[in-house]
Amino acid sequence: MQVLISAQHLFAEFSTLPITNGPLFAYSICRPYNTIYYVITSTTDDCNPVILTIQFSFREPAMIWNREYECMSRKKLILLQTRRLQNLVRMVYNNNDFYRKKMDGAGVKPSDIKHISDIAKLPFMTKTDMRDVYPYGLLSCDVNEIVEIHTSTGTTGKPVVDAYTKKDIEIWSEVMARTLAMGDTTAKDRVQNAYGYGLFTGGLGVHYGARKIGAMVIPISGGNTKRQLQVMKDFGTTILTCTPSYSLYLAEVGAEEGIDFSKLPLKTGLFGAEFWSENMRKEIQEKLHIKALDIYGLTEIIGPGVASECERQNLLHIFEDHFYPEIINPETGQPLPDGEKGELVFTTLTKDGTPVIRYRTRDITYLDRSKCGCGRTSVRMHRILGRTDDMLIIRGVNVFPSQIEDVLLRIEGVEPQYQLIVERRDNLDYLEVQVEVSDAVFSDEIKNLEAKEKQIEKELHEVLLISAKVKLVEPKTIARSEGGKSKRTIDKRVI
Ligand code: DLL
Repeated sequence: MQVLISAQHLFAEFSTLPITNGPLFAYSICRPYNTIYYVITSTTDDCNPVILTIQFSFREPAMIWNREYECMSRKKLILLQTRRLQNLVRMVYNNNDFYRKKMDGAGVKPSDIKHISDIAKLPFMTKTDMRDVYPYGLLSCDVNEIVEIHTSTGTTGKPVVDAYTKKDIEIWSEVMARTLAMGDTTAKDRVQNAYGYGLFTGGLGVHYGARKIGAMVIPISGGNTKRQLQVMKDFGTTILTCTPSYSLYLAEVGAEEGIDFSKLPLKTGLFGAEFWSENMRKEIQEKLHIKALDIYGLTEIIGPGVASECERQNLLHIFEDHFYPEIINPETGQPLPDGEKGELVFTTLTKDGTPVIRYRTRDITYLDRSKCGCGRTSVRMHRILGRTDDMLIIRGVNVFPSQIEDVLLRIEGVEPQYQLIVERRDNLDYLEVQVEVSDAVFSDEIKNLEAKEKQIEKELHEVLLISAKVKLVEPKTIARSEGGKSKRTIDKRVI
């Protein structure tokens, strides 16, 4: 059998294929067990065909967890989204003062929502809206129906609350099962979950998904790197879940400990909660001998499980039967067409505890509705390209410069002039806070200056939940803004 096959298709499938100019022909294809053999030629001449002979061996694609929803036709999906949006809007309008006021202010009634595109009539909401109604203002059900609470880190004062009913936890488990299945997780797998357990959503989100699949969960949480590596070897971990930077740190400490990762059964890593790049993916894959997939989510929406990469590693599938995405121009709020970069906005179509309508995430990306080779039909988003605000993500923790400023302003002898320097060393993030002190403090004895640094470090730790190194500097040494925004942060990380 002879089939014309595009080089692009082959390169997409097998990144190891040597670059060849001109058309390629797959001369024969057979598929015994899990192996595909391609005999590639650059000629159609069957009598004299063999220019290149290549043999590929790889596993079957990972299974699709919920074919009915993940591969739904667009027509059906739009009907489903419309019905779900109508239910959502009716529910919040009847049960929640915050939403009723917001909708009345915008002059929209539940009956105005006739189609999913009518979502554009509804007002946006922001993190500030959420904090203003802390702790229970977004609840659209009885508080006694809430079975679990998570909160965000990273804002001064009140955090954002995500409250889950039993049904919401079921939805979370479902979208996380889809995510894990994209990484080839089955009931036979062992998931080492090194995302933090607690109010952060990473730990329990992965946990619920793995439980739903029936995989073995190793709920090790973050940190304690040598123990992580021991556990990985002893329990035969096959799936690793943590931040991408932590996976590189594990690889590095593992190499120092003499671990040969190619000999371990580890096959996939599901990495997210912070920015990372294709280069970083390459490095992780090479060092850990795994396939590394990007997973995205945020506390305000559900936690991880909002969008995830499939084995094609080409854009993240949004679970849009539950989370409806839009891209807007961050300055004007106007919707942008597919392919154009802008701010990502989400509406939770099925959540009962703390439903969210048109939440402005501040994350920048674009949408792509082209078909993915994996068979899923959902819209996909590009990996996150940046943020519209000044939020930093340090070791997976969201940090706003304003939080640091708040702490500094409470401390006597400290000037409100500071600079944040973020670096990545040995694959771990480090934050240094340089802060000006008054003349009187600066001329004090060294031991008193050191004590002040320690005091600030302690107070910062209490607020940020990560360690920062504080360096006191002479008055008037930090560059002042000359009209524009002051440049508080120098992020030296090459990601
Ligand atoms: O980081 C949820 C999560 C846990 C996602 C585990 C993936 C894995 P938050 O702490 O609320 O929630 O932070 C949400 O983190 O708005 C993005 O700016 C950033 N973020 C999350 N995933 C990614 C990713 C969790 N894959 C904020 N790439 C979001 C880039 C990400 N940034």
